[in-house]
Amino acid sequence: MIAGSTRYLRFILFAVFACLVLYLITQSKYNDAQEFGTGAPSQAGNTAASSSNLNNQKRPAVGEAYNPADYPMPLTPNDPNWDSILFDGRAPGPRMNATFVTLARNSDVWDIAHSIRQVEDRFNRRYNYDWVFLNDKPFDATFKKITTSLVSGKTSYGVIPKEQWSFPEWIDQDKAAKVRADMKERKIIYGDSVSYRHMCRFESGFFFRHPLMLNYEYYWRVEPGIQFYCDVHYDPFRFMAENKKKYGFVLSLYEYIETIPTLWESTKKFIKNFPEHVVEDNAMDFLSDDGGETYNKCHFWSNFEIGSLNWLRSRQYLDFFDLLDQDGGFFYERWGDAPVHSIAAGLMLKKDEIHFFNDISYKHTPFTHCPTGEKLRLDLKCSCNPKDNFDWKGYSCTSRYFDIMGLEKPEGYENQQD
Ligand SMILES: Nc1nc2c(ncn2[C@@H]2O[C@H](COP(=O)(O)OP(=O)(O)OP(=O)(O)O)[C@@H](O)[C@H]2O)c(=O)[nH]1
Ligand SMILES: [Mg+2]
Repeated sequence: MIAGSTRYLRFILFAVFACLVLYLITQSKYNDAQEFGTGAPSQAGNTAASSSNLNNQKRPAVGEAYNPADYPMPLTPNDPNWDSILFDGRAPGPRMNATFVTLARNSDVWDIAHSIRQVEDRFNRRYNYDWVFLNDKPFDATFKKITTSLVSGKTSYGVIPKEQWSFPEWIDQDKAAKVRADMKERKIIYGDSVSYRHMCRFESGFFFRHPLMLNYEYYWRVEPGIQFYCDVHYDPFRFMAENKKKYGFVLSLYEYIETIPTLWESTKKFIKNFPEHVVEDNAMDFLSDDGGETYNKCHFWSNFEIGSLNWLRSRQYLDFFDLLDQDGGFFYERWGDAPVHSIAAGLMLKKDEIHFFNDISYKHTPFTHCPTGEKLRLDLKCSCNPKDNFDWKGYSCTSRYFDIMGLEKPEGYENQQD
């Protein structure tokens, strides 16, 4: 009797022990997955999962930590599961805290409809990111109806506060008017426009802190009337997050000096006043050929940008914008947001935080970025004419970007130099 109950007790103890071991094993697996942030490289471990497994996977909530290896994201046609993302309805994997953003007038509705349709067909119908629309006047019902019908994510519509679209009180209006008259005489593009100047100042200093943008970490800027010629296969937002990129571009070129004669003087003042904001290993050599003495006019074309909103909202960037705004060049000259963003990126980001998206084809009249490399164009189902690619032509700064990054230029670039 006693022997029987001892055996019974031993069995129960063994069962409890086995349960405890099992519990510990499952818990430690769960914790491993939780400890990974969004910073680990994305290409790791994308070997096994089949496309249907990928699509049945529960995705992490936006902002929730995940292990990139659990959600393989093929970046090139050579990576496994490339085709699954292309053909299946929704791309598997996590979504970043990101949005498209467009500044537009009501009259831009059909041009932006065209842009959205292309972004959706080539990318967003599989990812369903949100889209924020901003305007200095309220959007009308037609604009909202058409754009909401085209965007696969959530849309929202914001009006810009008056003080972000008007002359600051320290600007001498007579002086600004004389500048516009003079620029009109000299036929400088948009030289006589007041609204263009408000637009450039808003895109330089305010879009990223509009209340509708505050909850997002990354943005992709889209303008009316642009073209996308290739499939965007992977998630560029996720690429930015996992590879710690803060600014992405596709086209770069030289700025018209008539629009920014004193921008570099103000930049030098910023460097002097805020030396702590200028980072080591920056991309100054993209901006200057003499170590910062003069500006070579190179800039990333900001009508396409994929970037970090937290960077634009940082003290460093805001100190730069405030200094420029006080100096008044948005109104006394015609400073564009492209050189402003580019100079900021060149001074305040490490050069490897800036990314060139060769695989995203794009046209904003008159310049086209058509990916260099025939295999890539075929894999991405591109419809652009490689002869139109601006990257390696004399007026582009992309070659310089490759040089300062120590990157090898893509095969075939020599054939596209003129
Ligand atoms: N709400 C609003 N948006 C504007 C205004 N002016 C320009 N925009 C938007 O600001 C962005 C840049 O303006 P664009 O006119 O495209 O300037 P650009 O790209 O330098 O010049 P082009 O495209 O060659 O005309 C676009 O998304 C426009 O829709 C304006 O007065 N009000
Ligand atoms: Mg434009």
